[in-house]
Amino acid sequence: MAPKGLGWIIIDSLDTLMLMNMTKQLTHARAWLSKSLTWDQDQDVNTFETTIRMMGGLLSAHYLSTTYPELAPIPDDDPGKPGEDLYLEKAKDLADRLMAAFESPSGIPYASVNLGQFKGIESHADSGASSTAEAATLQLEFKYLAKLTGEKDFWDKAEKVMEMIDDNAPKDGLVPIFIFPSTGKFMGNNIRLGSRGDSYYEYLIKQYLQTNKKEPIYEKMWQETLEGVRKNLVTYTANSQFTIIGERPSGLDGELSPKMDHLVCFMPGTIALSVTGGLTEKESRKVRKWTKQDEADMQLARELMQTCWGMYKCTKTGLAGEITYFKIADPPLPESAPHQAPTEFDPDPEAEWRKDFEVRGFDSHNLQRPETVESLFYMWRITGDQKYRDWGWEMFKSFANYTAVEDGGGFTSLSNADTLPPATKDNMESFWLAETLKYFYLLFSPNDLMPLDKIVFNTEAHPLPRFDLGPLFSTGWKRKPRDNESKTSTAH
Ligand code: DMJ
Repeated sequence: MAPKGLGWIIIDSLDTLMLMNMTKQLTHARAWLSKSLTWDQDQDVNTFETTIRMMGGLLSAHYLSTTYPELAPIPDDDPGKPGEDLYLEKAKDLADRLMAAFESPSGIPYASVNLGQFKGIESHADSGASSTAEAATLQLEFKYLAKLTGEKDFWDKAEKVMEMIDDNAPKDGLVPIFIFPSTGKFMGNNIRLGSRGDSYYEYLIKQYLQTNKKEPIYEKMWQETLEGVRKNLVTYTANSQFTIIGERPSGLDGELSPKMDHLVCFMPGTIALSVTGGLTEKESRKVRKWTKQDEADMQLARELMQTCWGMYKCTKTGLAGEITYFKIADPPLPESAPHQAPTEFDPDPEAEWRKDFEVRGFDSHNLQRPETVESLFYMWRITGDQKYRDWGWEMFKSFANYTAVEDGGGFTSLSNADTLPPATKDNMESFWLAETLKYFYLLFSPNDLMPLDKIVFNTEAHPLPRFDLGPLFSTGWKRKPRDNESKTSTAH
C-alpha cells in the first residue's frame, strides 16, 4: 500500500499555531488529523524523532487546547462525544505502536519502529547500537502520557532506560554516545554534548522538574554531569577567552577536541533553568539561599550564551554554521583558569576575537536550528537582561533576510551560511516551525505566556505541564552504589 504520509510538519506545528493564535490554519490542520491521519501504515520510523515531534506535538496540543482554550479556539469536530480528545487519541495510538521499541533484551529502545507492524527495529548502522540521546529522550513524553491515561506501562518502560544507562556507572556523569539495546552497555567511549549526546543531559534536569522536583535522582545525575562537564569539557579560547564545551572523542582520558556542534547551545538556557527551576534569578534569590554554586552556574550559562552568539556573529550571514571549531591553548586551559571574553563583538573583519572561531566548509550549513534562540529565550526570562532580546532580534533579521524564499515561498535551510549571498538548500526541517519560530515568538512575548516554572518544554519545544506523582507513580529504581571515583563502563 502506498504510504499516506504522516504529517510531520502539520503535527510538529500544532502548538505553535495555537500559541500564535492562528485559528484558521489550526482548523485546517485538525481537520486533516481527524480525516486523514492514520498510524496504521507499513512504515519504519525513527523512535526518537517520532516521539519528540509527533507524540510530543500531539500531547502539547492536548495540553494547550484543554488548559488554554482561549488560544486559537476551534469548535469541537466531534460534538456530543464526551471525553473525546482527538489529539490525545492520536498520541495514545501512536505510543502503543512506539512501545515496541522497548521490547529489546535490555529495555534500551531500538532505533526504529515499524508503526503498522508494532515492531521494534535495531539500527542498521553502528553495529545495532542506538544513540544514547535518542534512548534517553522519550521520558517526558511517555511519562506525561502515563499520567494522562493512568497506564503505568508507559512510565515503567521509559524509566527503565534511565536505570539501564546509569547502571553503566558513567564516569563524571558523562555518557558515550552509543548504547546497545541487546545488552544495555555503551558502545565505544566517544563523549560529547552535541549530536547523539545532547538531550540525554537535557532530560535529566527536565525529568526532575516535570514531576515537581519529587524525583531527586535526576537532579543528582544532572549535577554530577554539570560538574563533569566543567572538569572534562570546558575550556577557553586562545585569543579572546571565550568559554567552550569541547568533546572527548576517545573518552575522558583522551584529548579534548575544540569542536562544538550548534546543538550544544541548548546548554546555556538549560543550565540557567536548572539553577532557578524556571523562576527569575531575582525571585529565586528571594525564595531560597543563593549559593556560590548557583552564582558559578549562572556565570557559566552567561559565558556559554556569549559563545553561542559568537557562532552567529562570526559568519557572513549572521547565521551559525552546523559546527564551529575553536582555537584553544595547548594544553587546554582548565575551568579554573582566569578568563574574560570581550562583551562586544568588534565588527572589524580583522578583529582579534574572530581568530578563535572557525567554520569549516563541510560544516557551514545552517538548518535553521533552534538551540541558540532557545537559550536566549531562557536567559531572557531568567535574567531579564535586555541584551538577550537584542541578540534574538538581530538573529531573527538574519533568518528573515537569508532563509526566506522568494514570492512568499516559505523558508529554507542554507547549505552555506558563510557566503553572500548564501547557498540555499531547498529543505525546511519541521523544527523551524515547532521550535525556532516558537522560541522567537516567546522571546518577544510577555513573560507569563508559558510560565517557565509551571511547564517543561520537551526537546522539540513542545510545552508539557509539570505534575505531581500522585498515588500511581514513583521513582521505580535506585542508583547502584559506586565509588566516588565512579568507573567508566567497559566499552564493547
Ligand atoms: C530537534 O529535533 C530537537 O531539538 C533535538 O533535540 C535536536 N535536533 C533538532 C533541532 O536541532
